[in-house]
Amino acid sequence: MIELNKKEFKENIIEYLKLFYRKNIDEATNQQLFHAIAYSLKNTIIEQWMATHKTYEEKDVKTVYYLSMEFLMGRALGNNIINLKAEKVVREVLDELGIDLEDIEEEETDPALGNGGLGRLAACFLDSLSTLGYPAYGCGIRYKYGMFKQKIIDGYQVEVPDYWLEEGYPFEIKRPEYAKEVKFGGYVRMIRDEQGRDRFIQENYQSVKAVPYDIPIVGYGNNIVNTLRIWDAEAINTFNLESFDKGDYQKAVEQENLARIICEVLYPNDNHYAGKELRLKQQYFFVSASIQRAVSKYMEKHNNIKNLPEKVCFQLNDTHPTVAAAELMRILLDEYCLSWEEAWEITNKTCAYTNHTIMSEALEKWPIDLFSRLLPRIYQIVEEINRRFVMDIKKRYPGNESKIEKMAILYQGQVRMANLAIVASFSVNGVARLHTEILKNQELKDFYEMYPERFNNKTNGITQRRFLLHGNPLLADWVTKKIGDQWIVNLPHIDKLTAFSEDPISLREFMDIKYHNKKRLAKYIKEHNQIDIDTNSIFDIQVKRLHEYKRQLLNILHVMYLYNQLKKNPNMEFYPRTFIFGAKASAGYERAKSIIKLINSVGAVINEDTSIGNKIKVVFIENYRVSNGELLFAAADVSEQISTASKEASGTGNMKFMLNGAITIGTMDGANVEIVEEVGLENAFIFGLSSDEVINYEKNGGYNPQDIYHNDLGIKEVLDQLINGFYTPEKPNLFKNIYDSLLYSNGYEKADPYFILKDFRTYEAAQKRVAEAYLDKERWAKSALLNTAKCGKFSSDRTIEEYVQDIWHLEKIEPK
Ligand code: 26Y
Repeated sequence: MIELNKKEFKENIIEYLKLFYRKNIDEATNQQLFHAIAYSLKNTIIEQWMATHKTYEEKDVKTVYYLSMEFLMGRALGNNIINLKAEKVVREVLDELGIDLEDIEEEETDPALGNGGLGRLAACFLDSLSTLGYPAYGCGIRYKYGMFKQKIIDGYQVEVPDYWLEEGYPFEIKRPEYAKEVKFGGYVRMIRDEQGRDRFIQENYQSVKAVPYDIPIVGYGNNIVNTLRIWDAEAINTFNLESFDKGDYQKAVEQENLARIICEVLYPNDNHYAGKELRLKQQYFFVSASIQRAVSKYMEKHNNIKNLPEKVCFQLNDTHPTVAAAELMRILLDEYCLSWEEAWEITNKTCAYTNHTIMSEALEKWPIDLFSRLLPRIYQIVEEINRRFVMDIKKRYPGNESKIEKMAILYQGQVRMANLAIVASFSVNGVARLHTEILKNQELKDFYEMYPERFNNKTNGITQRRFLLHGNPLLADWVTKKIGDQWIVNLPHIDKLTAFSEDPISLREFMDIKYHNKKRLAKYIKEHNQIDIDTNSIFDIQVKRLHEYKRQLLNILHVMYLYNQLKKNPNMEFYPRTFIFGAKASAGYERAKSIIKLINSVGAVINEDTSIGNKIKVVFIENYRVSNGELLFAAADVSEQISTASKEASGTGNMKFMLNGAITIGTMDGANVEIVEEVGLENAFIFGLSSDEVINYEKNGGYNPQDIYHNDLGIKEVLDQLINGFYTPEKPNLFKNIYDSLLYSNGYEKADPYFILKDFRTYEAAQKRVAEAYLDKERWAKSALLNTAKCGKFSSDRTIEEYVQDIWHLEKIEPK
């Protein structure tokens, strides 16, 4: 075991402060201290990192490459300290130096190279892979600007660039020795090589140099450190000052520009495809570099490329890296001169695809002209994959044109990336049981019929190390005191807490901890929102990306409804409630931005209205991200998971809340179904249409929300407040777009496409049950504790073990 040495650690901090900043401890800023501490920690990490890779080489291990456009890592310092099991030593040293660890952690900007669920899942997976001892690389892009920072100004979202590298990132290492060239554009020419073989080469292309930066992923207490490799683009130096040839000069300038823009910024779209050319460049850029490097690395140790699938697996995180399949084909065909059949067999045994959404607007479909212009050789290969696949379809379903229409990769001038991913992969998985069933029986029915053996489910999970051990230290210590610390690496052990669910003292302790966490959050809210909230009120929290299908609108309409009730009957039975929201809207998503403004406008009115005796507060947390997420999960009483059934593939926030003892109010959607299965219907508040009902309505052209509007006065009153200036007297029309979307169809959309009015009354009834349940403190405490106790299944450790068993087949490396 390579451990953090206390004496060295302390000396290093002092040394680095001098070396980097010419400062002594007492002169250094917290930011400088953060860097010095991070670098000192890196010393130990590096030792473990090198040892891990030596072991991997000696054992000639099989490796998974998790290809993802997004890794939403969150802060590394605290997490690394925890996973190195160095907390005690670090705290002792910092105490001696008069430094507060929490203050230093606050200095780190969240690396936010992801949008939401899909990117955070990738980060949890990396944590689990290292902790379980499986050889893995995360492969992604070193965006200069990550997910934008959200400011709320006058109730509106304003996006501020997130230049996360401004102060430098202490944990990364540049690895120029592994740089690769990536080519775009030009044309393809066939040549005959010396051996008389026909070969395809790309000419007159533009290229960039992909340069990797490695970030260590520390396993929990096991000495294993894997790598997150993110690629940056640099210009290939072709400037020839002697040459005044115009063509050369122009090309050199263009290549420089390409290198400058390609990794500039993360696209802040979540679940909405926009078809931007630069995004396709980003995709091919990091995929080509990652695959080239994986193949070179394999060939450094092996001589037969045909055995690649024995040592390498590429997991495609949604369709975003799907060009990987064609890029691997290109390398095998054009560089290793394999036959099509040989190359295809290898590719098909090496690629596996995870689907994260069934929302049709999220499907990537590139226009063929754009795709073929940017990636001419890749396009040729996709054409040939498609030609052969269409032949297979015809053989299997003679004369059945509709099968081709639904399944072909190239169709009506588009490259359908999901179809390519399925055809090229040996495994296709959904991310929760319900989601996978919907894929098999609806969205991807035809593919399932053709390749049933490829389809499998991998219900998502989260890492308990970040979301309990780090995010909720009080509860983590308490759990360890009660049942030991096995849960940290084996979450199902947490079920042992069930034994305390009838014990009044334990229940009191559990709720005391919740109360402390609520105070911690109240302090944060006071500082950031200048709002005083009642720490005895029910903390009801919905934090996630803003999307209509996630139905933040249902939540805020219900708040408006409650407020109307309270205004009419100020003395009605009402337990105080704090409704907390946090959500970023994609910059171009107008309706989502209106909903943010609505939440803030409603909050502004209600929070100031003393006539309701502070019984309702509405708080919008600015810039929701991983770091403040940790505070929110720990403090929640109620977890809002209210998506339109069938739309949320899994959800992972639901699991983070559950782990921290919040009770779910939710629909039977995504992983909520499995959460309820574990914790029991009596320990959750379930409401709303089922996914079958939603799908049925959709097949039959939707439903008529006008009936509800005209027959339900409570709902009508709330909706009318969207257009009568009740919350924004100076701009009474501000929310007309929302009002219209709920009541009228337009050219693109049906009226109320997410069934908000349809589910309103069952939601309202479920919220009533919440309020009633909270009055019975002991019953509530028991339910909350059982949520924590029954979340063993939702560790990403379990998810990763399933991927390893069914898809990746990796060997576990035991700690030394
Ligand atoms: C095409 C492009 C614009 C795009 C970019 C990001 C499309 C989708 C996404 C992100 C999708 C995403 O985050 N999906 C979420 O994945 C989680 C992890 O599997 C699920 O828990 C969650 O239900 C799903 O919405």
